[in-house]
Amino acid sequence: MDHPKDAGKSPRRALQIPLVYAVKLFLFTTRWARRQISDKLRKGKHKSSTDRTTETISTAKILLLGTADSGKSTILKQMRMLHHSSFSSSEIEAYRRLAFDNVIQGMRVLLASLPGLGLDLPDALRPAQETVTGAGDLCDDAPFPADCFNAITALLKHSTVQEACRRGREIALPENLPYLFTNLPRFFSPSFVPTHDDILHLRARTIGTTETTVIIDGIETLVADVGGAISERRKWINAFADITVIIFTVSLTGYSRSLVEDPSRNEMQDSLLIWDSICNAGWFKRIPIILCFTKNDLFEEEIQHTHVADWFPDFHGAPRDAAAGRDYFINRFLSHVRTGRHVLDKDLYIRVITATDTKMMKEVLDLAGYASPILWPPALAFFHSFPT
Ligand SMILES: Nc1nc2c(ncn2[C@@H]2O[C@H](COP(=O)(O)OP(=O)(O)O)[C@@H](O)[C@H]2O)c(=O)[nH]1
Ligand SMILES: [Mg+2]
Repeated sequence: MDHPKDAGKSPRRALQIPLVYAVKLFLFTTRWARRQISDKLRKGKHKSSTDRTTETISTAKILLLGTADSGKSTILKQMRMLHHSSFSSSEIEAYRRLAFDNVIQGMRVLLASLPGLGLDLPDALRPAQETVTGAGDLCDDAPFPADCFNAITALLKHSTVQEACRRGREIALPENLPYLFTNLPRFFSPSFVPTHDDILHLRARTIGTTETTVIIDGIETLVADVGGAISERRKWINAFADITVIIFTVSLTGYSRSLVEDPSRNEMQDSLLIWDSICNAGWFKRIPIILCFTKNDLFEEEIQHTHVADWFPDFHGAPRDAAAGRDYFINRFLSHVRTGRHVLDKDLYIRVITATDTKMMKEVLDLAGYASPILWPPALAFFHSFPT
């Protein structure tokens, strides 16, 4: 007989309570199991450090794939920050110099694009323009030159330069420029040391494949980050062996942007093309993929000014509707999957993120652990056991 307290409760509600306890118990036991695995691997690692040939360490390998500027290297930086693989002083110094390079290069692209936008710089600003175009690389430990600060500040005050900034999408202006320009006084201060947030916003072209080892919960995890430019893609195959999980990045703002290497090609269309070959490749049949839509912060801003249907005519959502835009692109990517890979089968995960947001990234990186058969075997069984 039903307990009076249960009267009126739906069977679904009655099922929910034991399910919650079952999930808690599962998480407790699997956390314990995970610790055991980590301990074993740690011991294995310790032994093998003296004799690498006699015992192989079980390692996980995360492969980051996607077009240029879609956030791959930013995700790798997040992994390092979240898993306490701190940056060395020489890396921090390299990022400091990169900050100067990003500011100068960004301003150069902007100035060079003025004629194409039908804009003209007043003669009074020519000396400032020359300072920017003539600036050399920063030497080790040298402060940012004050004349560059004065020149860039003067340029940014002018309406012509401000209009070019607003129309950045038309000229493939680096998307980190608003961040850099907002932080100029701090960058140019003699005591400037890049913060984690600065490092996440800096941009360097990845050439070839970089492989970085990050220790995730005691497990040695190799993260392969590839260059996304067209000329780099033929090298991707070198990174395809022994992968345990793929993170495929797609920049949501790519719908309105063209490729830097080929202005006739749309960034989102290019990404769809690569996605088609990766998600359907026999090679990756058994490898879980996390399809990660990045730059959600910039997308929400961009969609206020541009209509998705201007680039993708079969988009029927309202202008400025970010949720409809995201759904549309997720469905476009899903429509390319022909190999039976399916979100419900838990071999495909979809996430919309802001890659520069450390808190949000933690969730995605935990997911990489859950999806990877080596990083978290019991969790995979857990994901498979739920049909929805
Ligand atoms: N605001 C914002 N910037 C991002 C995001 N993801 C990447 N970026 C920036 O986009 C630029 C290119 O990112 P990067 O990781 O180097 O792209 P990669 O070529 O795929 O490795 C960098 O300046 C990043 O800071 C994001 O989600 N939001
Ligand atoms: Mg990169």
